[in-house]
Amino acid sequence: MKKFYITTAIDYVNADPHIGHAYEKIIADVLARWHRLKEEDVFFLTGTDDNASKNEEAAKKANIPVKEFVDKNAKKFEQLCKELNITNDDFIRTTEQRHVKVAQEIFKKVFDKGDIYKDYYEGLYCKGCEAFYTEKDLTNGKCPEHNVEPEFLKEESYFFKLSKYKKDIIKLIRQQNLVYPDQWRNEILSRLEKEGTKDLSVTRINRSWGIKCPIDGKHVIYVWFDALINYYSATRNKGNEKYWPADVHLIGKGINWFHSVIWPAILFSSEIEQPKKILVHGYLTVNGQKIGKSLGNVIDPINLVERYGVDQLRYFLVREIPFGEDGDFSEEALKARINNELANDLGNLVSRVLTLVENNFNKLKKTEMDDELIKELNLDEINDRMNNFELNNALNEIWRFINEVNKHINKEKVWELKGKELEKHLYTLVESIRIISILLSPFIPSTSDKINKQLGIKNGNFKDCKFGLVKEYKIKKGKVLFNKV
Ligand code: ME8
Repeated sequence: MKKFYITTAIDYVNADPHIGHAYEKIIADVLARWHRLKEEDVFFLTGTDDNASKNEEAAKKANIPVKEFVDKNAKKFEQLCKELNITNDDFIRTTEQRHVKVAQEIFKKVFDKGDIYKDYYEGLYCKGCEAFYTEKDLTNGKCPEHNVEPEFLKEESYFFKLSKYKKDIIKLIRQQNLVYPDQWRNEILSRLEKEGTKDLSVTRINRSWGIKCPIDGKHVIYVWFDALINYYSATRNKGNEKYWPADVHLIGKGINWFHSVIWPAILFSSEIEQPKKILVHGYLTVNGQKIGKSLGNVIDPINLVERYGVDQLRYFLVREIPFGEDGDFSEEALKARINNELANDLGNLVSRVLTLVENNFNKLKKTEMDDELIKELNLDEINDRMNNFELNNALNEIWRFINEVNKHINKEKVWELKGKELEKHLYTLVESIRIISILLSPFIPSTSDKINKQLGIKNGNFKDCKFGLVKEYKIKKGKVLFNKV
């Protein structure tokens, strides 16, 4: 059985989850569900980045002990997964012992290899990014990610010889096509060429929060060195070793460098196999603006689920935003897609066809089929788009088929047909709906469940996307799938 190991970034728990976190988890879930549909052995990991100093700072501000604060907030991210119908197989937190142990082991291994040395660091540090910057990285003296001035830090630190692995990293990115889509691969390659790789500060001195550095008790491990290892430590449990290397690390564009340069370097140094793909998505904006607490435009995904429904939100985010690009979130656009595509195109199709079946047949038996409609389904195209991570284009192709089915009903005036002709058309239409339901199940899983219940069948796999599989349908029409908003 082919395995498929997919991860999301692990989220900082300094604040509540926002729509960007929801977007990333939904994309990963669609891919995980798609690979399960292909009957692969899927392992899907998400979790939280507990050890960041920004979490500690937020806890202090809230006047809550740090551990208590991160525990409370990590629960919100777990809850978000439940609300979004995310099928993660594991949820890792970097404060868990299973992770701490592996992070310390890898640090020690890299040190023993001679790739970590002690020195002194002084420079500009952005707490938001948990990273040092040089003047030229800044925009008008401010961090481009957080739009705040970094603070000056000077302290003893251990350094990782990132520069030693530059050639290997470039080779990996080039030969294995590690980073996808291409614009994000090119971003990394040109940055590597222009700026090169400076050695990376990998510990902080005199901090109480964080993983203890195994070679020097005065230091804690720098949060990125610690956090990246989560992907590997989650596979060190008994039975999960087989999942490494990861097939896909799904991340947002702002943390590409850490995943496409620093992570491979840590793995090269510790002689662990490299992941297959760093899959980079764009950012969600609101009215073209970056989402941020300071901007006051943070959108609570759970509130959206409560108001519009989980499949509605999942569908909108995947369909609206071409994968890899930024996309704007607006409730107007969400409502339009719910009304036009979900309620009209899909909901009405199911309701219309099942009404006709119920009004005319107790049981709908397999008959001769309508080839003209069958040939409109382009499974290869959908499969190719999914394999190429073009989730929105896969949905476009599924929707092209849905629209063809709708057109076909009108063209053939199915409601006026009688006897054998009617049976033939209805059987083909119900088979179309069954296949549509399979193909949509990674995107809108609860809707698929509802459709299958009305059709009186079990959920299918990708291999069941063939016309003529069901010998007899006993249809029981249910409530409408989507209410208009
Ligand atoms: O970066 N739209 O955590 P995080 C879409 N802990 N995605 C967004 C986004 C937006 N507006 N804002 C952020 C971290 N993201 C680290 C990761 S991994 C070893 C450590 C994405 O909570 C972001 O790019 O700031 C990242 O992939 C994820 O959300 C978590 O962001």
